[in-house]
Amino acid sequence: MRERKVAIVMGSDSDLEVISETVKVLEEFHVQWEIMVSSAHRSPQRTTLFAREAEKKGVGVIIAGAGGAAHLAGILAAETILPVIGIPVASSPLNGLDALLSTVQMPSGIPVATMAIGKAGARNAALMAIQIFAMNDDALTAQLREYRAEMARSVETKDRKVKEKLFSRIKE
Ligand code: RP5
Repeated sequence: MRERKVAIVMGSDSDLEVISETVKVLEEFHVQWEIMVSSAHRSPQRTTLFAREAEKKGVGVIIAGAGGAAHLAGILAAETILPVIGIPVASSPLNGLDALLSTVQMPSGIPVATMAIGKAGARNAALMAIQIFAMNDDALTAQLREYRAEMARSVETKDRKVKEKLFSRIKE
């Protein structure tokens, strides 16, 4: 069941460095994606039209990344019943706190699943979308389990390396 794709919408091309992290994870899991620049404020009609038509174009989850007074995820969520995941981007003098609050504080009835600010949030947005798709996809579920197992192994490797480094210093 891989026919559905993730649509990524970013408020500006200046969000690309952060949003590239989302793309990397989706590629790693071989999940189909598409991307567009569209702004809640600068191109509201383009943004709402996209959200209204996304479901019939085969989109299963929308990921929206924006900074500043970030209304992109909320506007998209208002126009579709697809799950919308928001990434607050730190692109203003307030370092993303403005985008976090704008994205997370949705009124009752129109949810946006809001991730952490920046690159961690961008990666987690992809993983959240993948987890949603995995509910109906055993192969994707297996990939997610292996991803988690690999992460756990990497923590053990770091643990071993830190101890080796410290013990070798103590012996010096
Ligand atoms: C937001 O304003 C965008 O998502 C971006 O994070 C920020 C700045 O946009 P630019 O002025 O760089 O186009 O809408």
